[in-house]
Amino acid sequence: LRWLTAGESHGPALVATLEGLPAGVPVTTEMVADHLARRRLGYGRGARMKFERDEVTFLGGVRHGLTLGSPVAIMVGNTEWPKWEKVMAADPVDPAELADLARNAPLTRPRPGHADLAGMQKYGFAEARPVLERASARETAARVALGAVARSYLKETAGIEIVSHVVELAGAKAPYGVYPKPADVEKLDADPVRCLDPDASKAMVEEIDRAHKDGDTLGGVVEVLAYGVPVGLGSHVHWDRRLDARLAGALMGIQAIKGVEIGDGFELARVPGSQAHDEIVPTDEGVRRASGRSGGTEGGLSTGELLRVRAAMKPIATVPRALRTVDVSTGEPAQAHHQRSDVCAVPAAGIVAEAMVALVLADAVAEKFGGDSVAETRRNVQAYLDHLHIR
Ligand code: EPS
Repeated sequence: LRWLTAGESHGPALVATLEGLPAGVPVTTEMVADHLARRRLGYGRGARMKFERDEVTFLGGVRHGLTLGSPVAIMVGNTEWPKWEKVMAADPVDPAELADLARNAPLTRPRPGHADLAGMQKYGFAEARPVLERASARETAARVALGAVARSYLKETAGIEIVSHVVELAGAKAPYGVYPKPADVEKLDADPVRCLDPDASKAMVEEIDRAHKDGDTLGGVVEVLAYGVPVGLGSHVHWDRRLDARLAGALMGIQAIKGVEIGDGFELARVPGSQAHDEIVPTDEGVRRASGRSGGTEGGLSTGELLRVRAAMKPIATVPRALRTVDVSTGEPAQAHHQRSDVCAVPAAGIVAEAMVALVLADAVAEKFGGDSVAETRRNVQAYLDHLHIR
């Protein structure tokens, strides 16, 4: 599979394309809109989440609710666009028209933790607008749109289902080792921080309230679980074919993610081998693992057990109680620019992480099983599983 997104945070729209899916994957506008709506949920998000809508339009690759095998193209309209029509116009605008626009004021006080400063230095911009427009996590709406298509493909061809939850938010932690199932998704989405444990959820909400009062922002940890992943996605034979490496790269590629763990991750470095691995046992269902510490990958291959990955998000870089910076127009010390901001976007990051895991798994399924129609891919998956010589 190949996929790309384009579009700026306050441009007319985000666009995304996905190439390489077979024909016959069920996809509807409503399905994509539902996932985009899930991404907007979450306690601690800013004003823009309330007044902006994500307007979904399929521009190609889908007919009457099914993919055609041609590239899928999706547009997610920014309903904020009318306010930015001049500031973000593609064509040249008369400077006199821009001069009176407060929105167009040059952003010369780069925010620590954002792409602002390094982006200005690298691309030769005198202010941060041209950098932050694309660095913004608004772009994740396009990935979630593609993820919605990828997860339908995974469910139809291999029966794979993806769930995520928030396991840490600032200091508040969900009990370790509790894994929500696909049937829990409705309950998770109804929780303000997408955490199943009511006490932990309450503590997380309190953390967000406190940070909001203090003019601060918060990060946290999300966990993504993929149910039904067959053994043998990815490969041990080369570094860039390893499933765990591909998952780590995809998750690290989400704005503000600073750490990724597969399974018990860093904790495995702190225990002896006898407590780190998942013993192989015969069961009525065939050869299985006695535990899930490895997160469902060994040697870069999926093992057929529950796939489990975690991503750590740093606090939002637009801190209301602004941090120290330099005004690049004067070289003098200053406070970083700040307009409105989310206090915390960790629940949304979980939805984005689901999309990234879906895209990586869809790529690995397409690579292993091929097929130009969903029926063909499904036959290939079934034949492979039916003929596994060790079961
Ligand atoms: C973002 C800043 C905020 C968020 C935005 C991401 O936008 P604004 O500065 O316009 O208020 O609302 O997130 C989204 C619009 C979104 O859809 O997720 C940032 O700087 O990354």
